[in-house]
Amino acid sequence: TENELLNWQLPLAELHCHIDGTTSPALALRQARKYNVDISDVTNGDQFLWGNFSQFLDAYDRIAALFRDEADHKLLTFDYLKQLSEQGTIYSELFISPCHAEQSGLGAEHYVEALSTAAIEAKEAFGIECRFIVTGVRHYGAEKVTAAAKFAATCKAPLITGFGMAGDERFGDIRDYAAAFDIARDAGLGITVHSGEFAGAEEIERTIDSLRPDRLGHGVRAVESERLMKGIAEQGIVLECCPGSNIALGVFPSFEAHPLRLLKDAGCRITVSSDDPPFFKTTLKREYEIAAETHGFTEAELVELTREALCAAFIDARSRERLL
Ligand code: ES4
Ligand code: ZN
Repeated sequence: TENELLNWQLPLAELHCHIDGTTSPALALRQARKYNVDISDVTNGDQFLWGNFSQFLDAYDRIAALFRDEADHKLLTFDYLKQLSEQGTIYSELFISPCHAEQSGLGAEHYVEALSTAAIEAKEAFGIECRFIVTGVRHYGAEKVTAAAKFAATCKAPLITGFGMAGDERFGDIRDYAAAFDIARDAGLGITVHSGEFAGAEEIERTIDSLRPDRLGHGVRAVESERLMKGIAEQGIVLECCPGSNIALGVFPSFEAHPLRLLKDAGCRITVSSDDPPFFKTTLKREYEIAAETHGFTEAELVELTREALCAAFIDARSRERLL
């Protein structure tokens, strides 16, 4: 029954979560007071306020700007990993944005140092394993995304194991970002791209062809093309599905209408993640619950979600074996 699944101590793993998007309204208010910033237009203290994806991205940038020094970033990251481990999470991969950090006055090296310290301390305290994906923001333009890739390729931080791109999928031409992804791939980083949340099948295909990603952020609109779903399944490209995020942003009208089951039935490798949990009023545990309650995932299928995430994780073979 539902309750047995909810109470069951299932190990969770997530591949798709933006670190600044883990800020709770309460923490946002504390940071706003600390820096004397008015954020009353983006949160009422109870929830974040936004109406569409563009407004969400603006709110996200405003919240990210409240984390300015090493201590702020370390606090945010340690706190989120603690929350995750309380939900039974054993592995987390976080999207980090040196570009956002620099906009808020902290150099990329110091930023990564602070996040890495938080990850090491969280592992010591809770046993949770964590890796970082340096993330370019598409609507900041190809030049900034390339700079992020160059940083990721050269920074030598052991916990940075991937490169990705977030932001507005409708901005620019995806082919302009190929050079950035070549730099990251040549450096041995795992590759993931947000595509197929707001963009349709054609754009997903273009993205796969020009960036050759290991995984797609969302990718759920692949459901619109049988041929594309088949291609994704055959190439073994992993989908980072975030149902709660998709429903909050209106990509699908209801949890029932989310294609999680359809994509799985088409043979795609699927995982679930929380994306920006407090913004979308979700948690990683909640995403597993949606799979169970709305899409009828059995206990074995929930275990498979975690295994798939670990298999698709950007992590060294030995650490993966320890988690599996
Ligand atoms: C995003 Cl730039 C950014 N931040 C957080 N969540 C996102 N989803 C898509 N782009
Ligand atoms: Zn995302």
